[in-house]
Amino acid sequence: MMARVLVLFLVFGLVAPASAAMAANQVAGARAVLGQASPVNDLAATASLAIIYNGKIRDRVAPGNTALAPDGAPDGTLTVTLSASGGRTVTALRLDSDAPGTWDTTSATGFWVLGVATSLDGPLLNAPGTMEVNFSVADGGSFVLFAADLQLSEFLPGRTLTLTATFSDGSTTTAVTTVSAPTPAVLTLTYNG
Ligand SMILES: [Ca+2]
Ligand SMILES: [Ca+2]
Repeated sequence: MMARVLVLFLVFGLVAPASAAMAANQVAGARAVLGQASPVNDLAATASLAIIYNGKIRDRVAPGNTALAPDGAPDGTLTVTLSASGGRTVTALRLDSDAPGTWDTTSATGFWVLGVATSLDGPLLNAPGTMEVNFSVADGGSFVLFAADLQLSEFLPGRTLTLTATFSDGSTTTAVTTVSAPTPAVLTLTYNG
């Protein structure tokens, strides 16, 4: 009897630590799997953009591949807002109209420059010469685009403008807006006696 108890004790003494280690590994493994599938990590991988057309309210660029200067003609001006957990670094932007018209942030293409700034009157972020951009945007942050018009034809009401943004991880996201008609001015006349 004593021998059996001793044997059982020895067996438990040898097996228990191994079982505990295995259990710990299984828990760690389960946590790792849960971590991969968690909604928080899925959100971190998603970035979306919202874009609105503000009208031709600034003159920051000119028609041309590297024309980073005002020319006296107002430019189509758009505001872009990022939704992405942790923010993103923007490394390229391209705007396409459903009319013939494309603007981008590289002098390697013949498309006219797409001016980029963090605000309507902030300095342009495009690198002189190459037109390239490389700037970070916080989650919920925004930036502004300037695109030169062509014979008053690019920003007519109903035009669809599609922005494609490339981020530093190589991913791209698009956003679309439609040029709306300017809100007509309203005058109210009141007779006071
Ligand atoms: Ca201009
Ligand atoms: Ca270009």
